[in-house]
Amino acid sequence: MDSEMVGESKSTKRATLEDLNGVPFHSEMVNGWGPIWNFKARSDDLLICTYPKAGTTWIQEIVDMIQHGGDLQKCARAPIYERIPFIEIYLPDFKISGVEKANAMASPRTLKSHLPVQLLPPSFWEQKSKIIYVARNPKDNVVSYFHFHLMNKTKPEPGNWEEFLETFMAGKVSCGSWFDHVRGWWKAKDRHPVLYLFYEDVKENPGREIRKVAEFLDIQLPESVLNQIVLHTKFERMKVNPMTNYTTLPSSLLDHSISPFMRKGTVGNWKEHFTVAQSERMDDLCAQLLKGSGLSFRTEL
Ligand code: PPS
Repeated sequence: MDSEMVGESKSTKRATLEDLNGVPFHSEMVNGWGPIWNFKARSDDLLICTYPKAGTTWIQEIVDMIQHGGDLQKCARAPIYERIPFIEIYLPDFKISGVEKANAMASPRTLKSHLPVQLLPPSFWEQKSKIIYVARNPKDNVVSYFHFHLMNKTKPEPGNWEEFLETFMAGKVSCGSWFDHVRGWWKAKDRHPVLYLFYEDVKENPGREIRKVAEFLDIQLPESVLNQIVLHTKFERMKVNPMTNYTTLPSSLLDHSISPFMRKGTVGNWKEHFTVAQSERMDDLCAQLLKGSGLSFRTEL
């Protein structure tokens, strides 16, 4: 997103969802799908891919820090959405096009996407671009997505918590089923250079996970730089950093007074939202829909 290009839209229209090959997405994005599907990835692109609210911004900042040797000034050159374009975002009312922004960028690029594996533009597979995928346990993920729907004025009306949880479990939210998303990308790592990370692991031991990222990117990380990155990408730091906390966008788009983008940043906040019955239903769904995948998630540390 380009903050200069983002016009103040007095009454932001909340999106309606439309089917794109069986996956719901914002209708504007579906209407603008041609250029997204035909996006030209480059072999030296790095793609950060996630289900929404899985820790994208966190990994984006970690990657940018690794790529810039832990240089704080370089990483403060622009807001995170400028440094790492979100390829499928398409908001004509706000003059935002992720494809245009990425096309205008010099190589090597780092890009962001929330697309499920089957909808990733084929050029990423053809070019064998490296991909980092981050997954987060579904309970914390849905709580975060609910609050994001409240504060992001372009998202569909979420309804109340109970209603949103139902919609999420049915895979009827933007980006579709969380289960299909995490499973699809888990399989993709067997045939493509995908580093698959878990939010809970980064929270538990950021140094260990940052090292994994650096190794995947073939970048040497001296201990002092690693420590600097761990410190700079702590939740408390990123929450007050205007280059990472999304406060540089107009409130007609993101209203932080309703819920800040950097909300809690924890594992286990779901316990303040789920009833016991809701939690058991989610456990059952996980058992059913992740069965045989080899995937498992921690909901507390
Ligand atoms: S988006 O809109 O999909 O790009 O959002 P995304 O960045 O994936 O997810 C936002 C959630 O990630 C939390 N977050 C962090 N947690 C821990 N440490 C750090 N540094 C960090 N940065 C962002 C953010 O607070 C959102 O989670 P919740 O649970 O809502 O707090």
